[in-house]
Parts: sequence; C-alpha cells; structure tokens
Amino acid sequence: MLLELTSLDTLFATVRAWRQAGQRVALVPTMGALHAGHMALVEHARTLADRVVVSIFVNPTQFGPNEDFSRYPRPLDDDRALLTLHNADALWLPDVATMYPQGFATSVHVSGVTETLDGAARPGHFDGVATVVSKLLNQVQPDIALFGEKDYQQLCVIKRLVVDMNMPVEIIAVPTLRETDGLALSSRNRYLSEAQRPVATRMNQVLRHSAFVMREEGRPVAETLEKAQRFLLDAGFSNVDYVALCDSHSLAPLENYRRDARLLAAARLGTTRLIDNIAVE
Ligand code: PAJ
Repeated sequence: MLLELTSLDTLFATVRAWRQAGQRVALVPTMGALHAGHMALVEHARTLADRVVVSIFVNPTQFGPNEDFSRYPRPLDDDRALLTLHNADALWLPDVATMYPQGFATSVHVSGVTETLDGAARPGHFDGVATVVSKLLNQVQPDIALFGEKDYQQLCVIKRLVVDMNMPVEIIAVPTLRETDGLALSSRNRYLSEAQRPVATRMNQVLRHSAFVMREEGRPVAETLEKAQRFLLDAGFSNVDYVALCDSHSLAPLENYRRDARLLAAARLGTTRLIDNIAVE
C-alpha cells in the first residue's frame, strides 16, 4: 500500500519507525508527471533499499520567469497509480507552504559545475534545484537517493553538493531510459505535437553520430559540435542552446576528444526545451 504523506510530522514519524526497525531507506525526488524513466529509479531503489520514498513537488524556484512552471503537467491520480504498481512505500507530497513557509530566506548555491550548459542557459535554475534537494534530503534523511543521468548536469551538481556539505547519503546514478527510437523519456515529451515527435528523436541520433565520428574517425571536436548544431537546426529544432563535449565530472568544456568525456545537448522544439546526453564511449 502506498502511504501518502503531506506533513513533515508524519514523514518524520514514518521514516523514524523504519529506521528503528533497521530498514534502509531510499529517496527518489521527482516533480511528478511520472513515466517509465522515473519508474526505472524506483525499481533500482527497490533493489538497494527496504523502503522507497518518492517525492513529488513541482519546485517553483527552479523555473525561470518565462518557463513552464504553471503549465507543468500535474496528473496526480496517474502518478499515485504508477507508484502503487511499482511498489513504492510512500509518496512525500509537500505543498509550497510546507516547503517554503513564510520567511524562508535560504538558498544553496553550488559553483563551478553550475556555470556552463543549463546553468548558463537557465540562470538560477541550479540554485533552485540544490536548495530543494537539500531540503528533501534533510526531510527524508534517506540512506540513498537516486537521480537519472537524463539530467546529467543536475546529477553532477547533487554529487558535488552532498560531498561539500558532508550529507550522510549515497547518490546513485541511473542510466537514461529511452523510447525504442532513442528519445529520452521526459515529462516534457507530452508537450510535443505529432509532427514534432520525429524531430525530437533526432537529438539522440545527432549525439550518437557526433560521438561516433570523433571516436572512430578522429574528427576534430569543434567542427563536430558545430555540425551537430547545424544538424539539429536542419532537422527542425528552432534553437540550440548548446552541443558540448565536457569533462564527465566537472563539466568543463573539452577542446580535445577524451574517452571518458560526456556529450550534452539542449535545444528548443517550438516552445518545448529538450535535453539529452551520452557517454562518448
Ligand atoms: P524530474 O524531472 O521529475 O525528474 C526526477 C528524476 O527522474 C531525475 O533524477 C531525473 O533525472 C530522472 N529521470 C527523468 N527522466 C528519466 C529517464 N528517461 N531515464 C532515467 N531517469 C530519468 O529532476 C527533477 O525532477 C527535479 O529537478 C528534482 C530533482 C526533483 C528537484 O526538483
């Protein structure tokens, strides 16, 4: 049975009882509109912990003024059904007043790894993420917390955060779950029209092709990234925020190919912003 927790007191009492019984607790933080990608995190959590808590909170502070906060999908009944199907133990469902009570005045800023890519394209976004994830980790106090490689920069930010702040939690990375045509599952895919859907899939194809030509043909990095941008625009993306080859930990941009690098992209398709990333080898 899925426990639905909406107050901090019931959350604390529930987790305390589990811990006293010697159970290992996992947290999967989400913003809801759950899909099989989120469920891959829940399933993986099940294999590593006795209890799985999934949080759903559409965090206003990580959306920019012109982003999709108000229209972000909130299909809560479907989310509950999916969590029940996948045997999550508890749904932590705080409201905005619980998360950010009157007088709330703290922000968590991780520097370095937030300065490029989405950090540059979405000012303030990772402060919102680092702050809310700090709060979720403090609230639930899990032994482990799981994050998808789909949001690769976010994963790097969270890893940095818990090391720097000595948070007693292990961060587990879960590979990106994709549709059969390669499109990374995302809550934002439901914004795509029928005509945009085949365009969206090109992002992963372009990343894989770019990795291939750098790895197998020794093509120069700058030329490959430039071509990738052009491919995306030609395919029908309206705007490309970045296609970048980066150090897989610091996310510093790389001028030369390295086997352990990460290739990341973000582009807009109409009003929908899509991101994806792959390991180059
Ligand atoms: P959200 O976009 O709902 O994603 C929740 C988690 O699911 C993230 O760790 C994300 O990387 C992972 N995820 C999404 N799609 C995935 C896929 N196709 N394969 C594997 N994992 C996938 O990320 C957030 O919410 C928020 O920023 C949050 C961390 C909850 C803070 O508000």
